[in-house]
Amino acid sequence: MNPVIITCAITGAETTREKQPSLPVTPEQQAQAAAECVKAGASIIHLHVREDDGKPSQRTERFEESIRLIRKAAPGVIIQISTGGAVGESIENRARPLSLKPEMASLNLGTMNFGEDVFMNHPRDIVALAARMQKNSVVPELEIYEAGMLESAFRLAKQGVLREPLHFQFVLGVSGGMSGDPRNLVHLVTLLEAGAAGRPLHWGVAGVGRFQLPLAVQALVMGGHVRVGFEDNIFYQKGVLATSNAQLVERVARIAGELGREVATPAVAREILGLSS
Ligand code: KMH
Ligand code: ZN
Repeated sequence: MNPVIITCAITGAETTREKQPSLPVTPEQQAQAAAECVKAGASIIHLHVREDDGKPSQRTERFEESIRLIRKAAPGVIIQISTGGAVGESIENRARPLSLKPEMASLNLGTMNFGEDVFMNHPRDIVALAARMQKNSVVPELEIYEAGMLESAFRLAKQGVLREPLHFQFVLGVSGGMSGDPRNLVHLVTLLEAGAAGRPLHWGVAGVGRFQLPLAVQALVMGGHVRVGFEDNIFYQKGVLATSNAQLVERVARIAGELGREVATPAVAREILGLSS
């Protein structure tokens, strides 16, 4: 058996309630969404937070409140905070919530065009964030948008900046990074296996927009993990908005069952990822 870990990226920094009226933005809404997602099969919540006016935020207090309510509504779920934040956010602000010592945090492995913006990840800042995560016992999930970033991650592991086992998330379909063409995922997994040279590691895929469902199914078939959620995609099918994050999780869990992949509970996900708590 190779259980699948389903992550739900419930809010993100770019999605708006104008585009997706069911987007959870308050801590209460995020707690409810997280509970529904866990019930549907998610074991990790990838978390961004917002200010009262809906603007993306990296304030520690906002994360603290959302984490408190999520833990109450969905006990046991793995919370992975974002250190990517919104495009243009300072690296100091992006690092702030690490002081809360979440179990996991995202770590973005390179600078790239991101739609019409530039998502800055200076090599010096990547190393500083990784060091801060190690200091706070936070396990990084490595966000990979193109193949060079994967190779950077292996280089940083060799230098001791990243500790093994490495946890990769391939985020495919951002305009400026690799698209969600199925050959891209095959290429990345091929490079990953070569770079791993037999050492244990884990990978999942987050398909952006229309790539979410096909890449999720491809990952299920290839033995990887899956991320869905309104951060990456607001639609259930072409032209039809999803009614909730949980609806997207439910579909992946159902397909996983059809394909013979057991859905990991948070406890099983912790075991797979080697998380201690
Ligand atoms: N909002 C994107 C620019 C992460 O969470 O680490 C970056 C992002 C990645 O969402
Ligand atoms: Zn994110």
